[in-house]
Amino acid sequence: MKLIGAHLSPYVRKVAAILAVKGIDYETEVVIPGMMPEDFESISPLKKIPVLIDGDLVLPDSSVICEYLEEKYPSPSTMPSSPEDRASARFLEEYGDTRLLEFMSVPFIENFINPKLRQQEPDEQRVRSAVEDSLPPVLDYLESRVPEQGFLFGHFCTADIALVSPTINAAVGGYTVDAARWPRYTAFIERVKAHPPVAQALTIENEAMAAMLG
Ligand SMILES: N[C@@H](CCC(=O)N[C@@H](CS)C(=O)NCC(=O)O)C(=O)O
Repeated sequence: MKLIGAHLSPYVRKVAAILAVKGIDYETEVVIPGMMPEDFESISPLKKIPVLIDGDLVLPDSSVICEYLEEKYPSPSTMPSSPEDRASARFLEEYGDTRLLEFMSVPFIENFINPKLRQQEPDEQRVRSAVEDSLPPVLDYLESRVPEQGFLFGHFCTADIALVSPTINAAVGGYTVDAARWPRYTAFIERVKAHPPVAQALTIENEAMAAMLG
């Protein structure tokens, strides 16, 4: 099995965490947004990472990949068991992949990607607006949804990492969630990151990034 993408992508990280939880061996091929191979569209029609290759199967989109992994390798499961919880888990995963990531990616892009990789000045007003105006209602919502202990649906699920992965990018850009204002969500983030297979995937990511950045 091969996972194609860039280590700092929150979507690639979500898939890497699920592969680690399920104990699936895989190799990685680095493809960086903005520097994609000419023919990348032939394996990713939307020209996005990640892409999973499993034998003859070529599968783009992190949510589709995670569902495929769950169906093909059901144990340990990364979805809740009841239809109601599964539906809620899919929504929370979507929320993490879209609304949460939209705003968490602003400090990452402005404070890390732009100055470090594009030699561009950060747009500080854009960061302030994301952090002060856009993120608080999102974090209020998550504070009301995450549990005080354990994971969203008992055992670790894809939705758990989807609600945490974008915060790792924000932290690279210098923004961390205020523990005094959102204590439950902050503790949840730390719990998910410390879950042993997730911690293992994060260590691999950090080592790969350290090697790439020198
Ligand atoms: N819905 C997709 C989103 C993937 C996505 O947006 N990936 C970003 C990198 S984090 C990308 O490839 N962007 C390239 C571009 O938009 O040109 C998924 O879950 O995999």
